[in-house]
Amino acid sequence: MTRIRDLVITPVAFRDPPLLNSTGLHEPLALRCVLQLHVDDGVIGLGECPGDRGHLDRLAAVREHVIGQSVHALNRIEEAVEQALAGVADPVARRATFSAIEVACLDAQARLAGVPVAELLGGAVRPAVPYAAYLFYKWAAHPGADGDEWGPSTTPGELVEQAQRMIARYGFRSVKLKGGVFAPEREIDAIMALREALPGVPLRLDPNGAWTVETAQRVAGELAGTLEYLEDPVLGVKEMAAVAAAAPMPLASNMCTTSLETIPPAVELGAVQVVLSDHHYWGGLRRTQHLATVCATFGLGLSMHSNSHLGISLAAMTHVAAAIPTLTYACDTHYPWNAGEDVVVPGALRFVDGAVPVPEGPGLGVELDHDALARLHEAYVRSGRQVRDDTGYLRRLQPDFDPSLPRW
Ligand code: GKR
Ligand code: MG
Repeated sequence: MTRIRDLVITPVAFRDPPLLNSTGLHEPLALRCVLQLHVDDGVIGLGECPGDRGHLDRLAAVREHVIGQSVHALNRIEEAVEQALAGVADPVARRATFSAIEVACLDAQARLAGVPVAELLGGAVRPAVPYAAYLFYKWAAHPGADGDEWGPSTTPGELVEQAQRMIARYGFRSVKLKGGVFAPEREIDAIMALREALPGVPLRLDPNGAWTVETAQRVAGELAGTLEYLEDPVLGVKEMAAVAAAAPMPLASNMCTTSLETIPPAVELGAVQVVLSDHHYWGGLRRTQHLATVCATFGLGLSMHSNSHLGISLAAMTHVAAAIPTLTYACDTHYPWNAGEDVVVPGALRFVDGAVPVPEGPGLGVELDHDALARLHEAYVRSGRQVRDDTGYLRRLQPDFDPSLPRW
């Protein structure tokens, strides 16, 4: 039996541009947490998850229950995590804790076996995983800081320029716009400009629940023929169903369908046609495969959601997406916004024609850059930050910003 000997939990912070969304503005630093799971024979499995205080506290609470377990005993480890977090009411929060540990266990298992993680998941069905360019309305700079290389994007022309630069640099073949920032008419103009500039490229728009049902039905009608899917136009399963009944395109979601428990009502009401998976929240890489089976059973499409993340997560997303035959939409990733900062040694992860080739080395195929980890941990400590707070940040800069949704 190969036992888990230690679990080292390291919060980190990395530079993030001033990206806008329906709840506010990205802060100058994004928070993540890096896991190093030490097992027998000196093997270390890597994991990554959001770096908010709640995640860190839950990981700290389960740590002693994970140490001593067999690294192959994922069912027992999950049970131990569930028991240790019995006082945490939110099942998604409990599962997020297990997700990070599961990835680190799978990385260690695959390193011990000398195979890529995708092989443990049944084998890659594609050599590379396509990702979408993830466009954001953004400011030129964080207040008081130098501008970033992307410049401002608040007009359709600037968004087209952002898309063209991303495509030129990474080769993306699908494009997603984070909406819910400006009035819908302005975002329709942006989608129309992207449609004209990028003929044939699948487009998506995600206003994160910023619209009323009536607005969403009208906008969906006006965007007929332009989007491969419209993501979370409204909040609530009944509201999504009302929009879906009228919309000419499929509706996708990472806000209405957030766990297996949320699938039956969404199917019954016809609220969601494409589920955005996210192994960080759905219970890990194997649960993401289970989700794929459920989606196929009910005729739902499957895509992948992202938050600001580093290379360990990108590697895990790539391995699991490669091992799911029905994950045929290009996945979301924030990775190009990271200004080159990462905790993994450069080289293993790269974009070729908009897709990340599945790393070939054993495990996730990425190695920790210990100097970079120390640097980004130091940035975390210096920041004094505990949570992601897009709303609080924008309100400090624009006190009249009202985060209530729906807004239009
Ligand atoms: O990073 O601003 C952002 C996104 O809006 C993120 O928070 C969302 O979770 O990308 C995500 C989404 O698809 O809803
Ligand atoms: Mg979304």
